[in-house]
Amino acid sequence: MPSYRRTSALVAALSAAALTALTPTAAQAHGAVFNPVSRIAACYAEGPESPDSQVCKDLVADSGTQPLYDWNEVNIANADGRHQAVIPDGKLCSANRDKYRALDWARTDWPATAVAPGAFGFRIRVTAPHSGTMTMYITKPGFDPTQPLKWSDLDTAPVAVYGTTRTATDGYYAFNGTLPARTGRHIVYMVWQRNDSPEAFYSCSDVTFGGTAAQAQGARAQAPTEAKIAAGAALSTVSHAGHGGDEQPPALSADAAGSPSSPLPLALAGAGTLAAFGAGSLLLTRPRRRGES
Ligand SMILES: [Cu+2]
Repeated sequence: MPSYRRTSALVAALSAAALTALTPTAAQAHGAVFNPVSRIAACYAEGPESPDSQVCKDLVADSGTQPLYDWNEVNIANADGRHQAVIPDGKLCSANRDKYRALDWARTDWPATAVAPGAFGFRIRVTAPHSGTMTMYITKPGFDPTQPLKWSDLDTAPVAVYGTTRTATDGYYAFNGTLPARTGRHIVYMVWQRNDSPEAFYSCSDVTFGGTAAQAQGARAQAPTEAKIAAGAALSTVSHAGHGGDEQPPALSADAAGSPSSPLPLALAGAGTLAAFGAGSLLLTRPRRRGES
């Protein structure tokens, strides 16, 4: 084809790529824990427009439906392994993000998954696989679910640790862990730290051990179906290229950034800024890296 046509074709292709990168579209970011079902996945599965459980209704009344459509985005862009420095006690389930604040509610009627001590198959639905480490924790014996979740509530020994890759079979990471003996309602907490970026993801899943008394309060959690994921995708504001939505800016707040106990390397801060705000323009000048969708 004549070279001017090739140029036009190239310009058109680049424009399309830029539009794709800059338009907030769905289902491109990160993921959520589907077994045991995380709070946000359970409420999304009930349906953002008409949730069934009281706690999910209250979440929508408080925060609107957008947090649920953005179920795969409970992240902090610049965590860089400093989870306890960037997330205060009581804010673990929201990752200290106001958008997701309802997830921090210390209520005993969150939809829960019945579990037992022993082997457990974790399943995480990822809309963008990332290289890193996924660590699953559980609350200590005697945990009080009516109190806000604190870091010290978590057993220091993880129930599972899984090295994540940039591929995920059928959109899932699946791996086994071992649940310890517990009674009543507990929380499984996920920390997923990327190793190709300072970004990390966080999640709370409610589980119940043993007797029916513990399960009397709260509905049984169900994970979203693939049809449901597809149906809500157009209403998501999450775009992984640029990490859209209201994500926290890469620069830490003054107290965290200035704290000698939690230095954020400037290079990483710079990389985070590029990832968060520059991806669209970068796409105009260089090919998209594999896996960066
Ligand atoms: Cu992502």
